[in-house]
Amino acid sequence: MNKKSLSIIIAMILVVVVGIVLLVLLKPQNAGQPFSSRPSGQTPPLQATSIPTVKVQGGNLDVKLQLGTLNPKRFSVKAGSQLTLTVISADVYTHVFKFVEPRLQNVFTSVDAGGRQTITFTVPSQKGEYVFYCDVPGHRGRGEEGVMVVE
Ligand SMILES: [Cu+2]
Repeated sequence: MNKKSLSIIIAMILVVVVGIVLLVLLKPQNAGQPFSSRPSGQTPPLQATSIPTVKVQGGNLDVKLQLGTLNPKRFSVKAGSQLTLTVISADVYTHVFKFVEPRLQNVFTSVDAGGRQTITFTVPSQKGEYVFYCDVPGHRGRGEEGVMVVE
C-alpha cells in the first residue's frame, strides 16, 4: 500500500467519523424535544404545567411522604389563613417535613415510619410559591419536594 492510498483511506475514515459525530449532535433537534413545540419566550415552570394543584379546603390538608415522592406535590392556600397540615409517613421510613423559606422554619415536623403529626401555622401574607421538602438526607433529591402556592 503506497502513501497516497493510505492517506485517502485515512481521509475517508475521517469523513465517516465526522459524519457520525454530526449525526449524533444534530439528532436531538431533529427528533424534536418535548418542549420544542412551545412558542419561544413562553416557558412556564415544569411544575406549573404538569402537576395538578390541590386547593386546600377548610384549612386542613394531609401531606403524605414516602421514599421518593410526596403527595400533594403542589397545593394552594389563601394568604394569611390558618393552615393545619397533617404530615404522614406512608412507608417504613422516618420523614421530616420542612419549608425552604426562612420565615417558615418553625413549620417543621418529623414523622416516624407509618406515623402522623399535625402542624398548625399562619400562611404567609405574601403571595408566592413556597417550596417544602423532606429534610432526611437523600430524600429531597429522590423527589420528596413540593410547592405551597399562596394566593
Ligand atoms: Cu423523606
